[in-house]
Amino acid sequence: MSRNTRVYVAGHRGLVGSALCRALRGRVELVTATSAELDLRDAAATAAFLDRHRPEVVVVAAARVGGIGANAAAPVDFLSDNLRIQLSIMDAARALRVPRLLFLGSSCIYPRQARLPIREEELMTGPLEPTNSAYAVAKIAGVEQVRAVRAQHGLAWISAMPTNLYGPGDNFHPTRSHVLPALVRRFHEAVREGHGEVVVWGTGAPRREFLHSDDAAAALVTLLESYDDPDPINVGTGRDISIAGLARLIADASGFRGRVRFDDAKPDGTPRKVLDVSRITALGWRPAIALREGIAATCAWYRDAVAADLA
Ligand code: GFB
Repeated sequence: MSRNTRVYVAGHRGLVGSALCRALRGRVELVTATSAELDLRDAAATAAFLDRHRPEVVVVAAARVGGIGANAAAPVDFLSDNLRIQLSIMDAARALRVPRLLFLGSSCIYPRQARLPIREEELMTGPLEPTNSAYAVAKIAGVEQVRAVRAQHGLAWISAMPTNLYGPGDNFHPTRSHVLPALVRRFHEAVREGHGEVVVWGTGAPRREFLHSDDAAAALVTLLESYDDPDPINVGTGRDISIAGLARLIADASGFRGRVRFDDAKPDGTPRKVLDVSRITALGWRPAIALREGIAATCAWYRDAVAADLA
């Protein structure tokens, strides 16, 4: 990629898309459109947009995403919207023979009981986690579309499977967001309103891996520059932490001194999710932001956003 490579980042206002734009700004010619300007579920509008801009690289970072609560509440939205978005973009890009495309999946596409740490080969070796199977099936279809386009048209398209991401600009909704931003909000509200107790969903025992969005963006740049294979590639830290441990870190970072109560009436989801990252580390990429440091920065971002009435 060079300064005049035209790169379309679909989903440039999302967590990973915005981080990728920060990483690419000044290095390539960025093409973006807000959802008000272009509804990616509309195939004809998406095809017209791509035809007008003729990108040489497309990154599919646009998706309907959410945490375990959002996935359970609206599974058909997660299935239909994601299938539509990725089909519109990839069909349009295929018609124009866009030479390079990076599709973003998610670590939840792997089976619930995948062997740990999860290697890329575990894909489609067993049943999915029921709390996010609709989303996972849409993302698996995307991975298969990339493979099929490579096989049928010989284009150098690739898929990446990021682990649970977090960072500035995340969605901090109390019930629909992912666990990390949900807890950042809940602990800060407890401190602000003087509550002695914070409720954390589930048993606290599930284990998750968290990657800062700026680290994810650097990984995607590495992949765009040096990965060319039909198999998806994992993007993560290879290290996990229990939800109870995560809650402790966020409590510390937000200055909360009260009690944490686990509500086991809420779902735990996958018992443990941690990726094997040997393939991507062999390409020379490593995460640079430690979880404690990333949480402190996210908390600071959240406090500023609340002060500015943005979150
Ligand atoms: O981030 P999260 O919703 O995603 O985390 P998943 C869920 C885990 O955190 C469960 C616990 O064990 C929850 O019980 N948890 C505790 C909470 N408190 C909260 C809270 O306030 N909010 C949330 N959301 N969880 C998602 C998929 O699964 O992973 C998505 O549903 C996506 O589709 C994402 O793939 C990366 O890791 O369980």
